[in-house]
Amino acid sequence: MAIWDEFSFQDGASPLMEQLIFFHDHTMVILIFITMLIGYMMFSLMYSKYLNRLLLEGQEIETMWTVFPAFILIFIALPSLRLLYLLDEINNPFITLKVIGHQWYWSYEYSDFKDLEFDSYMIQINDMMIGDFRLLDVDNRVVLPSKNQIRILVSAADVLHSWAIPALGLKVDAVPGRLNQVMMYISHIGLFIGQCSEICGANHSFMPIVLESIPVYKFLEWLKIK
Ligand SMILES: *[C@@H]1O[C@H](CO)[C@@H](O)[C@H](O)[C@H]1NC(C)=O
Ligand SMILES: [Cu+2]
Repeated sequence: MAIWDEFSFQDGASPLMEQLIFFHDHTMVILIFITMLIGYMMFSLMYSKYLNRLLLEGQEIETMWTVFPAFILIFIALPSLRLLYLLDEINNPFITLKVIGHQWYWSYEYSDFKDLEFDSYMIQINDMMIGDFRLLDVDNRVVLPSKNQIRILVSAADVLHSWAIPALGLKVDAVPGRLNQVMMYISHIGLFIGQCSEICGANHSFMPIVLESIPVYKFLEWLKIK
């Protein structure tokens, strides 16, 4: 969950989010290097006493400032493509969770089990208990086993929504009439919070997502009482 004073990403709680953070940091190093180089060039040009009115072209330097940036781009493009394909990887799922966006709540179906489905509404401010997160807690949390491959199917019943959990590197559009699929692997135990990420109407800001990641044996116990 994002907390105050947080500057960068939330800690990654899935292998894919960790890779996304690595890629971000890698790209930032290149970006800072370029910014410093260009900054140095601009200032040294500004304070330079020399000028050449007759200079119109320089074949050598033009070749260099074309080839050199193209070469740098390769070092961003290749890791980016690797990540793109990793994100789309589909593994053998342990269970499947169907997520459906509604105006304005999420509903969840555990399609592997009989009659296991529920709606998940935000807890209104008047009904909050001590320790609840304002505008972020829900009445029924999604419960999933940690350290397992989970298939998520996302759709919507009315308008566009988007199911997003930053710590897991997930953001999937919920489109009426379409099932979007992603794989998820939660490497930690804990509570992961997200929000609807596609403007979907008046109460768009009030349909949070709360995911509870627990060990498999606890998950099996939860299934029994559900
Ligand atoms: C949005 O939610 C609030 C609180 O539940 C409700 O009072 C209001 O009617 C909702 N808005 C719409 C347009 O349904
Ligand atoms: Cu929304």
